[in-house]
Amino acid sequence: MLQVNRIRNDWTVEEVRELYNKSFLDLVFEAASVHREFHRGDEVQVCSLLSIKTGGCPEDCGYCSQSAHHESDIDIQPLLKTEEVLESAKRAKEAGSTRFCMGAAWREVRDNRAFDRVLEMIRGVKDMDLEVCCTLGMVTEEQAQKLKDAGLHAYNHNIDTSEKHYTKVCSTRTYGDRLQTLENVRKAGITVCCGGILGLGEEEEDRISMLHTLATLEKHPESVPINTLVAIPGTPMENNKQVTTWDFIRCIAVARILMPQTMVRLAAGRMSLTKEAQALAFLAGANSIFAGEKLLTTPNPEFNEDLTFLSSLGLKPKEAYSDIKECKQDAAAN
Ligand code: SAM
Ligand code: DTB
Ligand code: SF4
Repeated sequence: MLQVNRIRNDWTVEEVRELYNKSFLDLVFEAASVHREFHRGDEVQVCSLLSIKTGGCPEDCGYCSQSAHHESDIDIQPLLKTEEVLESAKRAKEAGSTRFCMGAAWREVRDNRAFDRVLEMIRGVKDMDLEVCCTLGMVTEEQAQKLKDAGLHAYNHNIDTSEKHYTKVCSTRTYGDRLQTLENVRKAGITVCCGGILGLGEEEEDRISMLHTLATLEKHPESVPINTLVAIPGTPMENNKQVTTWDFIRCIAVARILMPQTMVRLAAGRMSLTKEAQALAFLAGANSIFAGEKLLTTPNPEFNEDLTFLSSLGLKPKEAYSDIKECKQDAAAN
C-alpha cells in the first residue's frame, strides 16, 4: 500500500503540541481528510465487551470500580464459565458485533487453571469468526505466545495518561511495566490495542505526551481506545471534572492524524456524550464503538439505539478482520 510511506513513528512532542493547539475546525478538517484517505468514511466497527472476572483487583488505579482499594458498589464475580462467555459472544455476534473483548480484573496473568480457561474461551470466540481481544493485566512473553496460539487477535493494555501523570493515577505498577507488556504482546505477533483515559486530572501537556508516546511506539497500536473518565462513586476520582466535548474531539483528531491506519475507538464515556458530539468524533476520525448496555461495570447505550444512530448518519458496521482481508487483496494485486 502506497500510504504506508506516510506512517511516521518519529513525531516530535512539538509537532504533537502544534497539532493539539490548531484551531478546532482546521484540526477536524485535517483529521477527516486523513481518515478518508486511509479508511472507509462510511464504516464503523461495532465491538462488545464482557467482564469475565469482576472486582477484587489488587491494583489501585484511581479511576477503577474494580480495585480492592476502593469502596465502589459493584458485584464481585469470579471467573465466568466458558459456556457463559461463549453464549454472550454468540449474542454479541447476532446483535451485529464483529469484535469481542474479554476483560479480567487481574493485576497480571498467572500460569494457572484460570489462564487455561481463558485460553479455552479465546478458542471458542475465535471459532465464531469474531475478532477476539482480551485485557487481563500484565503478561510475559511466554503467556502472550500462549494467547496467540489460542487464536487471540488483539490485546488491550492502556497507558492511560502521560508517564509523568501516571504516578498520580496508580501506585502499584509503573508506566514501564505497561510498556513492557505491550512489547511482550508485540513479540508474540498479537495486535496491540492501547489508548488512554481523559479526565484523570491531567493537564493538556499530559494528553500531548500520551498521544506522543502512542504515536512513537516502534509500531503504532492497531487500535487506540480513547476513554473519558466514567466517574465512579467510592473511587478517588469520583469528583473529577468532566472532560469537555472539545477536548475529547481534539484528542480523537490528533490521534487520527498521528496514526492514520489505526482504528480509533470511542470507548468509555459515551453515556455523557450527545449524539452530535459522537457524530463529530466520527468525522474527526473515530471509527469504532463499544456497543451493548454495559461496558465492564458501567452502563453504555443500548445496542439497537446505537445501530439506529449509526444508520441515521449513513454509517455501516464494519466486517470482522476486514483490514487483514484488504491487505491480502492488495498483496495479491501487486
Ligand atoms: N485489569 C486490566 C488492566 O488494567 O489492564 C484490564 C481491565 S481495565 C478495567 C481496562 C481499561 O479500562 C483500563 O486500562 C482503563 O483504561 C479503562 N477504564 C477502567 N475504568 C474506567 C473508568 N472508570 N472510566 C474510563 N475508563 C476506564
Ligand atoms: C478500554 O480502553 N476501554 C474498555 C476496554 N478498553 C476494556 C473498558 C472501559 C471500562 C469502563 C469502566 C467500566 O465499565 O468499569
Ligand atoms: Fe485492576 Fe485493571 Fe481496574 Fe487497574 S484498571 S484496578 S488493573 S481492573
